[in-house]
Amino acid sequence: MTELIYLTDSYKKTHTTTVVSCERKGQQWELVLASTIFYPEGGGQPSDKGIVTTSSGKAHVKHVRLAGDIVVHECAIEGSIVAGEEARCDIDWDIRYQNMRIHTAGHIVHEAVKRVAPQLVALKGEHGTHPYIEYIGSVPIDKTYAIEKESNVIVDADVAVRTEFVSLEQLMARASWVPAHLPKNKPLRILTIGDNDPIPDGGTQVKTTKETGNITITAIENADDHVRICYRVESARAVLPQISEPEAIPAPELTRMLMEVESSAKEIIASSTKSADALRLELLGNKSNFAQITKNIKYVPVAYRQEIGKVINFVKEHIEEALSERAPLQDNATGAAEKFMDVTMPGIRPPEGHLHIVTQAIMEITRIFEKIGFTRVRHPEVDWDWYPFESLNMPPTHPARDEWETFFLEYPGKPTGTNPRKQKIVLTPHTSNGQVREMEKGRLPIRMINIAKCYRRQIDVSHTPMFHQFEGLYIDRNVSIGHLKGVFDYFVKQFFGANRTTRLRPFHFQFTEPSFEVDINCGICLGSGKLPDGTSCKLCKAGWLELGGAGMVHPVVLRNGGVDPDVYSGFAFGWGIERTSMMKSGTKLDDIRLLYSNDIRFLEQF
Ligand code: FA5
Repeated sequence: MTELIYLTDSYKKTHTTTVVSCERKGQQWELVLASTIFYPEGGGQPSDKGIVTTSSGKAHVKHVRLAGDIVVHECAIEGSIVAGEEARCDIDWDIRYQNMRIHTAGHIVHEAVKRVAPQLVALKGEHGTHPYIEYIGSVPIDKTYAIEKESNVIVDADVAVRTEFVSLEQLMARASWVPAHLPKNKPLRILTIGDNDPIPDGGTQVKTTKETGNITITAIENADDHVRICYRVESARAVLPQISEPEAIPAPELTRMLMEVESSAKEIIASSTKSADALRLELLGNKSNFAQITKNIKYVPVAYRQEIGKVINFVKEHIEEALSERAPLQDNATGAAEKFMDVTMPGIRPPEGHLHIVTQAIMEITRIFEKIGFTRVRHPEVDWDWYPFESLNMPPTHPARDEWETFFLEYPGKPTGTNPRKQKIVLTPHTSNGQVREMEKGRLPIRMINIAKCYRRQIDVSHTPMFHQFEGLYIDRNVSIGHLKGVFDYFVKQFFGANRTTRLRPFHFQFTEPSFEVDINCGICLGSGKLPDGTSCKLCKAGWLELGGAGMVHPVVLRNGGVDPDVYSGFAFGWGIERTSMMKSGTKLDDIRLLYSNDIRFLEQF
């Protein structure tokens, strides 16, 4: 049985003990010590890493696990380590301390959750790179801030984090929650934060709550009656997974392998009917045995690498020599010698296409918004009509719905029974269906750019039945019309040019309040409506061109997406890709339908 020092002293960074055993298991070594400060992975906390040194060798501990009541240190070994030796343990303190802070923060978040959502039943915690606490039940995402606030009240109070060994009876009597499986292979311990109820815990913890640093609730993820409260601690350094290095390869072993490659290559060259070029590729190309073996030079001890380099060159030269000495192949039918291709001859250039003007615009718009932290997302183009309509504050009988002349799809029966949100299926008439869908992901703040095909029963010079929209949605605390205007001005300067700007005209949409039509100043007369010669600008209506609709997200829509409108606000906009890109190219296209006419003479101009 290994003595678990970390259970009584989580701040101990070095420790001296005795080696119990050290055995090779496949690619790695397994080291067992009489006592250890290394934390074995468990209870949601990742294992420690570090070094164990003896007089004859050094173990690089990469992972630690509990096997029964024995702690196994999985490691790579330099030199040798044998049973009975004295061993000095040094844990990687940066990793350990971060794990301690994250683990204690998990307990703090749990205390906060108990206050904000007492109905939840705790299941488990994960305290690694993506920490969370999981419960049975659900929590509206608008509770994010309340949980975060309560957590940081506990952090700021700087209360003691105490641990105590207990018997099973004491644990059952005192703990506020007991996990489904209590560990059978280590002493039972409870942890108490301030005057909160004790909780079973076998991890390493910091001494007071302030040590965890400020806690942020990064997401509330509801799914199938389970909810994960995800969190992070201030300036926690991500623990990157370590790529385990293969064992060192002795130089003579690699030399032997190379010599074998050379002799088998010579045999193949002598007996094969393939061309010299094909054989060169097979024997020396990237996928050849020779190439694979030479890659291992980095695992040869440094002192031997130069020697091995010489062997590699020597083998390669011999294979090349054998290839060049080989007699040219005879064509079986004609008896003619092998033909060579002149690779210096200029080739025939195939006709080159380019991306469709709409695809080009989609890529450019995505890039522009990504620069300011928006993420391109995708939501269904065939959707329940609840998302493009009811969720957006447009009840079935509302006259505003007529504006979205929608294609409904027929399907046999009612696949989802009586769920009022899943009754009719539509080809989405606008990308605004993505608004509530994005909120339902339960991650705030939201900065999405949803680009998709839209469908309406419209076809004329300025309408196609299928077109594209790009929908922006920004939701956070304190988002104002100022942010909306700032983002629009940024976009038009990036997309249309530095001298362009926007103006907002009052408008009405059911799903935004206030709502606007957004205009951009004309690229020809720059908003004056007049040309330098005094005549009226022919492109625009009095200096401005219409870009599309926008507004501050309506509280009803926020609520439909599970976002609390008293805490969060946001803006949204949805503009047509075809019309926006036609405005940019200055094509003065008099018929939007040409874009989808498949006429190469038209399309190759852009
Ligand atoms: C909407 O679709 C709203 N969802 C926009 C919105 C989003 C407002 C978020 C507020 C907040 P509208 O029906 O005006 O709004 O369409 C927006 C743009 O889509 C139009 O300006 C136009 O550029 C483009 N568009 C609409 N119908 C067609 C069509 N049939 N063919 C080509 N482009 C179209």
